Amino acid sequence: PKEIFLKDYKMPDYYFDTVDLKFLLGEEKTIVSSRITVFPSVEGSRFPLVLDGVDMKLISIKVNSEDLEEADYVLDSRHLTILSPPTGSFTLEIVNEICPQNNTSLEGLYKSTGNFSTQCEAEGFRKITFYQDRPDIMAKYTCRIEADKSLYPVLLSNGNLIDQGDLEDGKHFALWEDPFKKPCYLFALVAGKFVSRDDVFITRSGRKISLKIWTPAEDVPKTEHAMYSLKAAMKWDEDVFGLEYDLDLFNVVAVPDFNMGAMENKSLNIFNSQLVLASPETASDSDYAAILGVIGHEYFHNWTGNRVTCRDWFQLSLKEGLTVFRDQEFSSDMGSRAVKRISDVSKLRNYQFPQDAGPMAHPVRPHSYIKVNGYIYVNFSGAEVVRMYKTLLGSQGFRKGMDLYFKRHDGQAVTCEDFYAAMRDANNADFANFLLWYSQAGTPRVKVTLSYNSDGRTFTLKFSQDVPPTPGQPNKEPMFIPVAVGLLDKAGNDLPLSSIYHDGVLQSIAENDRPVYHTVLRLTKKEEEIVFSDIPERPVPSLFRGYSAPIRLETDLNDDDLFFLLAHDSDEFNRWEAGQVLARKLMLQLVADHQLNKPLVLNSKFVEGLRSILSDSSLDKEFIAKAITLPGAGEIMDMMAVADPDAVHAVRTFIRKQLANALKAELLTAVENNRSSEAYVFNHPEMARRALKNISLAYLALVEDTEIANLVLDEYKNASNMTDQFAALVALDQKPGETRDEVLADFYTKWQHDYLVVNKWFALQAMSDIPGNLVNVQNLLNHPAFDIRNPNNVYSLIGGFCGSIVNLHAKDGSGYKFLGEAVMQLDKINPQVASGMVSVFTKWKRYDKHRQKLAKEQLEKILSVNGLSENVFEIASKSLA
Ligand code: DPP
Ligand code: ZN
Repeated sequence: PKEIFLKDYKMPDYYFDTVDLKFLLGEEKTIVSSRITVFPSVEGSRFPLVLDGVDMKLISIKVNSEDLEEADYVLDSRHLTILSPPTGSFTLEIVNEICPQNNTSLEGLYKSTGNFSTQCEAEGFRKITFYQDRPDIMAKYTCRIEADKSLYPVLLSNGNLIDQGDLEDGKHFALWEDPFKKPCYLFALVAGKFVSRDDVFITRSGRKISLKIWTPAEDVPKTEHAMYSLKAAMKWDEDVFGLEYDLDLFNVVAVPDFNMGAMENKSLNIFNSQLVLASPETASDSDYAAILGVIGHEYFHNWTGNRVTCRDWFQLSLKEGLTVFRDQEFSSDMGSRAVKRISDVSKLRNYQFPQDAGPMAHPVRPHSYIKVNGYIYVNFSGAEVVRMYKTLLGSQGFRKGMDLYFKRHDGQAVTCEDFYAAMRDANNADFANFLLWYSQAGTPRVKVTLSYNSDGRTFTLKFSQDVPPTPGQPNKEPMFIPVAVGLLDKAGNDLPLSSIYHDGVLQSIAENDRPVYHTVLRLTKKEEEIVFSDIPERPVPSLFRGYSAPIRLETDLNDDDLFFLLAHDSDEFNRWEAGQVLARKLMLQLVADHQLNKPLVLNSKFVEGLRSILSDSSLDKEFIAKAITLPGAGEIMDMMAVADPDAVHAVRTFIRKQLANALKAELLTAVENNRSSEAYVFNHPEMARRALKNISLAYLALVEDTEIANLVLDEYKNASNMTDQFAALVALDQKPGETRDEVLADFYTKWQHDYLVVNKWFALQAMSDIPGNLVNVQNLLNHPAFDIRNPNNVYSLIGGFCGSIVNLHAKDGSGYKFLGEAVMQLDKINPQVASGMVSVFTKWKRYDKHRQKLAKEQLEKILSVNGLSENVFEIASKSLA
């Protein structure tokens, strides 16, 4: 396998202007014909034309209508090279054969559950036909599909349907034309038995857009929420960014076998059905929220990704970071901004930071890769970088930058610098060394020390920063870090701020001669000092409000300061954060005690802090639910020199039990007061009630008390929606025994007809920390509802098992062995899914020597497999490096 470098990027020698595709979809094989108009990038040049193509049979090839002789081209397992094409522009006609029925990789064109569908991002188009499969080749497409009419009544592709009709032998055809230029990764085709939910969206300029969400007939009732989400997203993009949809038709198709969440193909989004189908009985609040976010995400790509696309895959964050940011903003505006921010920062801490501290660490724009792999798609940092522009420029400045970006680059394939330049130029902004966020890997660490001088009435913040070394980047430069900050007085109010000395230079931070209550500091150096003048008392600073930069923060705030912030900060995110800092400190201390066999004792101030949050009726209920949730085990392990899963698990369980007992009365009140009374509604206040009730229930289930045990069981039995029912099941699942077994069996019996609910059932059992649960997971692999070719099944059961820190890291090595074998089996079926699973091993060096040895053995075994995919090879080999 070959590593590909950003610095080696070269413009293509040839561009494509138009692409006419024809598909004859058959039961044995599919014949693909393409007719491409080609022109050289430099007039008069004569280079070989190299096309990508894998897993297919070439039938014929013509240049300017003449068949090519065998000596005119070279065909190997990855490329078709036309040795000396004519000078100037020419037409290329290729016919090839593929077999979507045997395509278990779910990349390219594949058939599953009786239907054909495609997934081309990143490099799936080369499994459909020979092409320059790179995003800077943008062309106008037509697509003609022919297939049996009774088996495949619905034939879809990108753009507008311009012709359709019946053919001989029970066949029919459809001809689609996409008026917009696009890279081939946005091509899509769907053929099969689908029925649509139809709706209409009127754009702000009065255009009527026909919206269709396609599913199997029986699932149509479950697409109401997806349709609501789509219309909300279309409206939001008009309101916030002035962006209107550009075609008259927008299709969404839900398929059950899909490698990722969804795909933003031009006007034909294809979704994992998990992210489309929902009803109150079968989907929980988190499913509803995910559907809203992902429907939004894919729709927003129409401008950020499709109209303006990436020059190459190193620029992935140009579209993903930006579009993740946009969907985060959309969900914030539709619900609670603070709660959404809290969830997003938790993801960053639990997934991105550990990755950035390990062997797969890479900058937002990687310098190299072997395969455009899932790990590059983890794009939470990219979204944080976009968010920092907004923090620095404000909403209006950010909007100006976006407007300029589209004005300059509509219809182009561009780079991260182009986005940066648009933001800068639209605002005449000084971004100093901001571009380092794209090129330096690793999570910056920022240290802050505080001092107050009562004589001079000054308050000083001393900042220092460093970025830890990452593979290939031993030495780092200081980053440009925006620090949103406010200073709290004794009463907890924000103090007025009018000027600062930044490294001795006086700067006014007042706006229109008025003091502000919140400002954004700009750090650019390894060490610097900010002095706030005219501060009447020692304040408590609220730093990095709203998490204004993706960094790890260390301060000398004491526990009293943190409790004070938890109680008073006007920035809701930082209230939560103060509680998390306290919880992390406490957990790390108890982990150390546990490792020394000391008795564990819970700090009573912490308990009282949570009690006051829990009883504060002025707070948002979902915020309370977040505030009384402990940091994840992954987050704590990420902070330890040697991650100790047993100790972290023991401590987290200990604290949860202690809290449950200490706060029993408040938790019971929270359950009593927040039961759903009426029919399920998806809105923030109702979700917040359910969130608070359900987290309280999860705590209560840890109390040894028959009455409470009965209460939890009743909640399960009386639940009228999946959110409440599943939450009660999760609560009951924590305690091994007869009740647990009975409810798990009952749940399956109730929901066996619904594969999406069955996945929840798989995941819940797989994640269980009951020691020895591996046997149960192995049995479930043979369950009739489990199919290893279905990615959702794998993510639920095998992925779920990796979520159990007890069983994955079992000292006898059984967990690692199970995972290693699963990876090897999956790699033969679906390399993308396999690489998702092997990623779990990337953290192996974080554990003790014994576990290191066990995990290393598995990685070595995986690497010794003949014919291992590049996807898995890249991750396994970099992990061992
Ligand atoms: N481009 C795809 C998405 O944004 C990749 N999963 O969802
Ligand atoms: Zn995306």
